[in-house]
Amino acid sequence: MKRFALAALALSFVILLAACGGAPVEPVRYTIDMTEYAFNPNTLEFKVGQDIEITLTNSGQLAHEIMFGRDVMKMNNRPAGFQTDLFAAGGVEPEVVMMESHDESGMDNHGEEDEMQHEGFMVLLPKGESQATMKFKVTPQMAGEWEMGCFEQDGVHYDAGMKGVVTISR
Ligand SMILES: [Cu+2]
Repeated sequence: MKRFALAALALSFVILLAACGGAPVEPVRYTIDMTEYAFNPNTLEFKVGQDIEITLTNSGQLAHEIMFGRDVMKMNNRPAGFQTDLFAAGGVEPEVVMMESHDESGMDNHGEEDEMQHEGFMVLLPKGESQATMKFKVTPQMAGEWEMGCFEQDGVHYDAGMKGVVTISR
């Protein structure tokens, strides 16, 4: 009886392995919620070659954004983005889909001043129940330690702790 159970277990394991081998790779999914003043979760781990799908939600009272990079750049002595953008470094342009309950789109919400201050890839979620999805593939150039951050309101959000760590391994 016991031997039979073991054999059945081994067989189901083999079937499972076969199924995994043939199936297309599912993206690794994350949901990051933004509030005052934090990302939850605030640590992400990717591997080179992975397809990533991140759903961004804003359950806070203010507009929030997310940027990925390293070496914070300052403007008028305020944190204003990253000197090196993760996606520029990786040669990747994430596909972004906005889903909002409001009329105005987050993309249109970039003031010109914001564009100038925030170089690099950014998703801005207006206040309210806005949501966005971003998809990309992790390239070898992206391996290393990176940061994510929100630089809204002249860097106040970043200084208040709206940041996180992104670790990308090979
Ligand atoms: Cu913010």
